[in-house]
Amino acid sequence: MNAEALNLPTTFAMAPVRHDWAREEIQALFDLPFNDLLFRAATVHRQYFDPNAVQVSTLLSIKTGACPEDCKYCSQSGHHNTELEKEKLLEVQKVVAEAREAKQKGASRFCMGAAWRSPRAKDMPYVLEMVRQVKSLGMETCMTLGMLDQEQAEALADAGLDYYNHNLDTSPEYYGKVITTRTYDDRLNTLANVRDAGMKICCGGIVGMGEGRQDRVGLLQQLANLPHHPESVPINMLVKIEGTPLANVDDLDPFEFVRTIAVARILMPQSFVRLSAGRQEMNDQTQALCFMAGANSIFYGERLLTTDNPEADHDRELFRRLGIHPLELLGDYSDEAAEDALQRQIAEQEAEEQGLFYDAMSRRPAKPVLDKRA
Ligand code: SAM
Ligand code: DTB
Ligand code: SF4
Repeated sequence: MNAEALNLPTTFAMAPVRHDWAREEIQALFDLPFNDLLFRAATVHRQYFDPNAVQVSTLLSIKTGACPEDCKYCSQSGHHNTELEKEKLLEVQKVVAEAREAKQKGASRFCMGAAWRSPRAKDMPYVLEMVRQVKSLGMETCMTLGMLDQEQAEALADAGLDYYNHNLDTSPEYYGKVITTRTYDDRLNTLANVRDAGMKICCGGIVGMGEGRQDRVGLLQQLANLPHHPESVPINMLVKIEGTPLANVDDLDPFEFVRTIAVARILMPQSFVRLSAGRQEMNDQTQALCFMAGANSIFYGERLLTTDNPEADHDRELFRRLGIHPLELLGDYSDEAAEDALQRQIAEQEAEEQGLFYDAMSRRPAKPVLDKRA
């Protein structure tokens, strides 16, 4: 299928939000010349979003390791020997202290992850209290705790959880090569429970696990054809972990990663597409291409769950070099967000008058640093 045969928007028509994407259409997008694909993705991005605003979340592992699932990519699976330090469920106060620090550093959403197949009944009161207290800091909350039944999803929604992260990870065809202890349908059931409980969904996958392009097509087709697009779509580049079965898989071409982001942007024009795990191993230029291709969300802070993420200082500098600013809070936080936005405008003006620039992540005026690599 050539580009014209694709039922795609022109530069000026608003990209439609569709849920009936055919495999061939998605494949044809992946097959476009790189520049054509990026142009289309950037055009769609600008129709729905400020292309220079990026949503910023910080992650914390609230329960680490000894997971009964056998996900081949994961440092936390009890099936692999990864020499990871295991940790019990963290105390609520410790989690809240970490969230407060993340907020001070500029994160607007706090994501808490647990290495569980699903939460046990005795864990629920603790995680619900974490949601309530983190939310009361004026942050958006996200959790990823494994499979949820309807009752658990409703309890989390009642506590005020904004987002639930539950990834499909790859295509239905490749899934069994990566995980054998649960099925694709298990994942889809939890997503339906989360949606029915009224929470927003964060759902994406991992690339670079030895899958073929057809599996990246299959993953994005599943995501885009859900009854509602996930509000947040994390695209993770595999972080290779010593001791896991995927430790020595071949590297994925970074341009193929950028293409995956671009196609996700075109298929799900209203969703936040997150340039997720793998940034530590990526150069700044690749990340800039991802933002160009429509990525508008990142994890910020030195740690993901069990692996390293770029230093906060490095990300602040990257944002400055690219003229990107962190997105202000949306939704239920309108008063606080409006106040934040006003303060930012005043601070930006003051910084400019002093010949400085306003570093919106640290919320301080700062001296522009000459970039030796430029
Ligand atoms: N146990 C829960 C679950 O699997 O839903 C939540 C935590 S799990 C670590 C969250 C997601 O992180 C996984 O679904 C996977 O997409 C991503 N992930 C885990 N290990 C990764 C790795 N080594 N590289 C890239 N992404 C990874
Ligand atoms: C997601 O899609 N990526 C995040 C978050 N959701 C929970 C996790 C990335 C984990 C990377 C490997 C690690 O740090 O253990
Ligand atoms: Fe467990 Fe989640 Fe890791 Fe799979 S990805 S082993 S479910 S922590």
